[in-house]
Amino acid sequence: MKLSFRWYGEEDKVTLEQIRQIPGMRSIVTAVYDVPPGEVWSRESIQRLKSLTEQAGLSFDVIESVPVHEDIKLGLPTRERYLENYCENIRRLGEAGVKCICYNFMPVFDWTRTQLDHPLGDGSTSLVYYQEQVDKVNPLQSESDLTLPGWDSSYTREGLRDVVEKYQSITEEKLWENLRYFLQKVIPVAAQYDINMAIHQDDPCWSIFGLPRIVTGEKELDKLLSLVDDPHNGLTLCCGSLGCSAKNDVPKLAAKYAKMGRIHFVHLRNVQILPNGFEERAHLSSCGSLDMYAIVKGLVENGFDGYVRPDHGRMIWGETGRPGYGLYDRALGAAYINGLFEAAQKELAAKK
Ligand code: DNO
Repeated sequence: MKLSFRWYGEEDKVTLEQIRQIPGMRSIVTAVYDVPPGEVWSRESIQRLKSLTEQAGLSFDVIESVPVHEDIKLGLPTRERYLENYCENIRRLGEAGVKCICYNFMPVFDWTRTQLDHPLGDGSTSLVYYQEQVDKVNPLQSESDLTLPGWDSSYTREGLRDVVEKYQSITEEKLWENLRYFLQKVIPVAAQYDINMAIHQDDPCWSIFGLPRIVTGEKELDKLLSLVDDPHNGLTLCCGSLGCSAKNDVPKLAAKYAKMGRIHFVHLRNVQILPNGFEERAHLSSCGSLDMYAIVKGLVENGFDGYVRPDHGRMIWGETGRPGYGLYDRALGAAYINGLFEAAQKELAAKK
């Protein structure tokens, strides 16, 4: 397992020096943030991230994310230009030594929550999703004031309505076709540079606002991997995204796809499933619905050797900053992940 940590670049309040002091830390997970989705990243920006990371004694080998332009997901004729740009980004990142690229194929909205600072019983705050609050929002009505935290703020209300409207004719089947088209273009380029493409599951793993969402569970992941049957077409196993639905047996999925050699990156975090949604909790198994040790055992026993990062943390100890991405609780998560992997590895060695 290669322990990694997400870093939002020079703007991030969490510094590389702090990240480096987390025991076992190896890789930085980052991206070029000053370029709109779909455009080519400059070699200078990539190089700057690489040298800052390496000067701090860490490795620059995981990107999260290279965003997929909406025109690619919508299958518009203009997608050709964006696909070419995507491939060019893969080439440039490959030249800089990147080994793994995380991305998602969610229409319009990336992860969706209804509150980013919900107080938990212990005085910490975390991100939550309550269905009744989502149901009150209709992005097709631009006159409504309701928005959800985490929405891409570069959209105006009208811009958001327009892009949501474009999806009204996109069925799940059509979205699958567009995903296949994307993979058929990018996977050969990734293979040439030996970069693993690692798709992130839809978060949450169900349709929202009537938009199609297709990367949601086992059947869908099987289909995705078979669309282009190449190990470079793989997964970011996001435990929280899959685990917020009881239909997904995350330890089983971890074991299955690790055995197939198709998990390249793991986001480890715990969630508490509720009748009306879910709450993000501390990483520890007993704090939520997921058996984190069973997930890690599933990975270790099936030869997983990819990147792992603690995922969203709560805000604790008075820390303020980017919701989900403070230092303290993610560092606690990393320490816990180290412990789980050490135990699973020793348990496995003892069996041999
Ligand atoms: C949220 C993240 C996601 C993830 C993208 C990957 O905190 O897990 O935004 O980075 O979906 O493309």
